[in-house]
Formats: sequence, C-alpha cells, structure tokens
Amino acid sequence: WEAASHMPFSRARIGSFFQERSVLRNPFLEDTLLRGYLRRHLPQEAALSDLCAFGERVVNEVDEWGRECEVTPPRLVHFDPWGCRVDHIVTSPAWKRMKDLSAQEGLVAIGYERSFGEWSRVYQMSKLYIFSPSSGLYTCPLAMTDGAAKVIQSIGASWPVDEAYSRLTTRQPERFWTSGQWMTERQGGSDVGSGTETVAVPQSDGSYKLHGFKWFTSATDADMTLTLARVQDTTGATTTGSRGLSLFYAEVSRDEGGRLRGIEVQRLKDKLGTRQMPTAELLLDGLPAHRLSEEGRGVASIANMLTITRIHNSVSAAAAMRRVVQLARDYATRRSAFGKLLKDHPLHMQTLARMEVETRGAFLLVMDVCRLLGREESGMATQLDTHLLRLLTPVVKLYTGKQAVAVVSEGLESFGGQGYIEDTGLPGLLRDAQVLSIWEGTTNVLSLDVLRCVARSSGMVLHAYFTHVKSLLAGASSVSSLAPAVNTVDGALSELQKFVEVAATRAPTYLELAARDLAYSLARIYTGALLIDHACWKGASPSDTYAALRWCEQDLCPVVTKQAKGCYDPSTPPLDAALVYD
Ligand code: UCC
Ligand code: FAD
Repeated sequence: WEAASHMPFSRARIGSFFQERSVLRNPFLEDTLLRGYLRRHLPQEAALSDLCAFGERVVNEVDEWGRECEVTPPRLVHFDPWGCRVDHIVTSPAWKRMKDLSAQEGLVAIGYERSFGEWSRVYQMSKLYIFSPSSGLYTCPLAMTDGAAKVIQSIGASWPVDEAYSRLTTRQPERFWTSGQWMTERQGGSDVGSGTETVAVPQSDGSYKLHGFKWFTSATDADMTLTLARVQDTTGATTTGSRGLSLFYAEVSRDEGGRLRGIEVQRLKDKLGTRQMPTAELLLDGLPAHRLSEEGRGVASIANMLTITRIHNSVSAAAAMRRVVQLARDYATRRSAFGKLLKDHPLHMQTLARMEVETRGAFLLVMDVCRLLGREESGMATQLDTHLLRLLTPVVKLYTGKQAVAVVSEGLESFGGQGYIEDTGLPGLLRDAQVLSIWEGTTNVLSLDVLRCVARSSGMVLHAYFTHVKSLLAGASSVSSLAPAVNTVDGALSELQKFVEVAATRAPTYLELAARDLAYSLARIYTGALLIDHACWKGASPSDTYAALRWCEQDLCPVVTKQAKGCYDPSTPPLDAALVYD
C-alpha cells in the first residue's frame, strides 16, 4: 500500500492532470466586431444594454437549456394508453422554456415593433446571433415564425390571419405562437412546382380542406403553418406545375377527443443534427385551411417567407462560426502542447486567425443584408437597396451556409480529440451547421435563384451591386494601409463586370454552369468591400484592417478564374458526367 500511494497511477488514482475546459463568456462582450458594428450604426444605449444583458442570460441560463434540448430530443407518441390516436410530439421542458424566452425577449417582435427604425432588423438579428448557438435550435421555429409574420403583413393582417399575426409578433409568452413552413413533399423540395401533390378542396364557406403528404416539416409543434397546395376545381382537376400552387394558412389544433384536426404525424425524422427539434412527416387528411394568395400565386407569395428564413439561416451560420472561434481561442489559452500553450504556437494562431477572418466576413455580409431588409421595411430603401436585398439574400445564405461547415469543422479540430466528443457540446455545432446549406434552398438552387433575379430584373440587380461596391471602395481610396485590399477588390470587380458582359451573350447552359462560382464571386467581392469599409470607420482597429487585407488574399472572383480554364464550355457537361459515372 505504501508503495502504491506514491504511484501516480493505480486503481483508485487516474492521474492528477485534468484539462481545463473552455469557458463560454458573454457572447456580446466577447465580440469586438459585433460591438464595433453596433457602435457605428446603432449606438442607442437601450439596444446595447439589452444585448449585453441578453448575452449574460445566454451564458448563465440559456446555454444549459440548449444542451438540455440536445440531450432530450423530441419523441412522438402515436397512441394514448387506451389505443386512441393522439400523435403527441413530446418536447423537453427546456424547448418550452425557449418559446417563452423568445416571446419575452422579443426575438420575433423586435422586427415588427421597429423601435429602432431602419436598424430594427439589425438589432433583432444581433440578438438572434447571440442566442443562436445556445438556443437548442429554437432559432428554427423563430425563423419560420418571422417569415410567416412577414407574409401575413405583406398581404394584410386581416381576417382570417389577424389573430395569428398578433400572436406571432407578441412579447407575451402565453399568447405567443410559432409557425411552420410546409413546402417539401416526397417528389421535390427544390422543385416544389413539380413536386407538390397536396390538393385543396373548396368548402361551401369559402375555406378549404387540404389532402396531401408533407415530407419535411420542422418544429412541428407549431401552432399554425403556411403551406402550398393545388386548388381542385368542381371536377376535381388541378393545374400542374408552379402555376397551380396557392398559398394556404392552417392552424394546428385538436378536436374534443384530443386528435389533431386533419393531420396524422407519420413519424419523426432521424436526423444527423438538429435533433433538438422535431421534424416530422405529415399526412394531411382534410386539414382545414384558408387560401391566402390568389390561385396560382403560391410560390411568389411564399417568397417573402423564404427571404426572411434565408436571412435567419445566414445569421445562424455566422453565429455558429463566431461561437466556435470564441471557444477555440479560449481553449488555446488553457491547453499546452510541446511545452507551451496552443496560443503560443504560430501555426495554431494562423489557423484560428483564418477562421476569424471568415467569421468577420460572414458577419458583415449578414448584417448588411439585415440593414437592407430594415431599410426596405421602414420605407427608407432606394431602388438600389431593393435590388441589392433581392440579389444578396440567396448569396448570403448559400455562402455562409457552406462556410459555417468549414469553419466549425476546423474549430472542432482545434480542440484535438475533445472536439469529437459528444458531451463537450462541440460535435453538435458541426452536425447542426451541416443543415444550413440544405434547407431553405440548397447551394445550387440558390445559385440558380441568383441567375433568376438577375434575368428578371434585366440586369438591374447587378448594376446596383457594381454601383454599391464601387461606392464602398471609393471611401477607402485615401487609406494607404488598405490599398492592397482595395486594389484587389477593384480588380476583381472589373473582371466580374467583364464576365457578366460576355456571359450575357452565351447560351443559358453556360450561365447555369457558372452559377455557383458567380454566386461565390459576388459574395467574396462584396464582403471584401464591406471589410474595407468597416476598416475605414474612425472607430476601427488595426485588426479590422488586417482582416480586410487577409480576406482579399483569396481568389475573390473564382468565376473568372474558372472561365479562363474553360470550365463552362459546352464540352464540360458530358465530360463531367463521364467522369462521375466512370
Ligand atoms: O426548408 C425549409 C424549412 C427549414 C427550417 C427553417 C430554417 C430557417 C433557418 C433557421 C436557422 C437555424 S422550408 C422549405 C424551403 N424550400 C425552399 O427553399 C425551396 C427551394 N426552391 C426554390 O427556392 C425554387 O427556386 C423555387 C421553389 C422558388 C422555384 O419555383 P418556381 O415556381 O419554379 O419558380 P419561378 O417560376 O421562377 O418563380 C415563381 C414566382 C416568380 O414571381 P413572378 O411570377 O411574379 O415572376 C418569382 O419571381 O416566385 C418568384 N420567386 C421569388 N421572389 C421565386 N423565388 C423567389 C425569391 N427567392 N424571392 C422573390
Ligand atoms: P432535391 O431537390 O432532390 O435536391 C437534391 C440535390 O440536387 C441537391 O444537391 C440540389 O442542390 C440538387 N439540385 C436540385 N435541383 C437542381 C438544379 N436545377 N440544378 C443543380 N442542382 C440541383 N422543408 C419544408 O418544407 N419545411 C420544413 O420545415 C423543412 N425542414 C427540414 C428540416 C431538415 C432537417 C431538413 C434536412 C430538411 C427540411 N426541409 C423542410 C426540406 C428541405 O427544404 C429540402 O430538403 C431542400 O429544399 C432540398 O430539397 P430535396 O430534399 O427535395 O432535394
């Protein structure tokens, strides 16, 4: 026994070294760029102190609830003990607390109260940005709730959706409703025009009953939903394609027997991530509904919802990057390897600095789109703002969705093996990031949306883009420390402009092949200009300049690089196919 007590390892002893964990601190105070951006654009004390207090709440209260949502995922109870079909989606107490918190904190309401005028959306999204990585994915129902409120507001919040609008945008927890967004069916989530089989049968009172099968419905514990269906005529016929789709509003309610009215929950999805949140397959069997759009205008009418949810998606993407960087840089002050702390290894710092640059770029791009949304909603938007908002919404969603996966993955690696261990909470960040490029439009589908809006505006959205980037650069022309970045962005912009002129004369397949690289080029150039612009602000720090310079070291205009290599020539599609199926 005497000898064993001096042994560092024995049955009762597992060694004296235990690694200190990384500590989450107030995400508002820890984020210099967020605070700088707000000091520049929204310096009102009321907003800043609310964000700071909310940051404390996130650390001290909410983060633990988010964890609880992750480890207590929802489950589906099909039958009650007596065999009656009930289809109860049982969620954790923490998930329910998130709903109350969301109302109290005004996470949707702020966007509609507009207390900060054109900056109200920036304020709201800053709050969601602080909340998102700790929210147990509650940001998903909030995104759809915000999107539904936006659709209702745009068509007019009168009967039958007046009550819904007031509930979606309230701060009173007991009145607060969330909304679903049921678009995807088995045949198509991207191509909803061809994929939607759900039919709407007109009722004598002017309402409808929906019959169909919705293949993915997230946060299915929602109180209401917006959805798409085809109106049947008196012979039972419907119009095919997108032109046959109309937009419907339905409440999720139960009859006296406790059964869902017109809905059966087929099953909950078994998902890679987003496990905190129920995602269900739903059979609609006579779901009572009201048509909100003109017949055949369903896709165009739900587009407002898509804009909002895509912006929320981008906020969550930037927030995931920020969270992993925040934790990784803290960890680097606690973990030693090869005789010194990780923070003192230049190569490790270079890795974290690259993540930081990506995160800063994503943040500024996201916030700029929120700024544009706020301007549009407060009646301040110029034609240029409106064009930019339309163009940049798919761009920011697709770019940040992809970058979130890359940055979060790198972030996990910076914890070594611990980054792979479930109960650190880190793997969940990566699993949840992976969905950001899939739902709300995949990367390719959104790249094609960029082409769609360019074509439908006869190039006006691109004109707005070029004009705005040039104006951002003009403000930096006399700042010598930024000259390399300004020159690079300026050069890339000219190349892009030439590409657009040439591409306009080519066959549609040419543009289709270039779509993703075009979207990336739009994202990188615009973000470069935003980083430069932010670095010119009088309150900026040398790190802001450094971030802009580093961002501009990458290929800012991949569409031109690839074009020069013949990547979009008519010969490539058959070669691509032959390669894939070799
Ligand atoms: O995934 C989902 C929910 C996930 C959970 C929520 C997470 C939120 C974030 C949380 C963060 C943690 S819901 C399912 C989402 N599904 C999609 O996003 C569908 C993806 N597919 C597309 O976006 C396609 O491009 C379609 C469905 C829009 C294509 O449909 P069409 O019918 O072929 O499109 P058309 O014919 O080109 O356009 C029809 C009309 C046109 O208007 P008009 O007729 O006036 O010319 C278009 O200009 O719709 C208009 N339109 C748009 N308008 C189409 N897309 C847009 C747009 N993005 N903005 C404005
Ligand atoms: P597909 O459309 O079959 O796409 C397959 C692949 O083909 C993709 O890579 C896509 O980019 C590519 N592709 C498709 N068309 C083209 C093209 N023209 N050119 C080039 N490439 C193309 N939906 C809802 O409606 N409501 C929800 O609440 C909801 N929640 C979800 C939750 C989760 C966790 C997930 C994973 C999905 C959810 N979805 C929801 C569905 C989601 O929106 C769709 O999965 C998504 O839009 C893609 O549709 P799809 O699955 O049919 O893929």
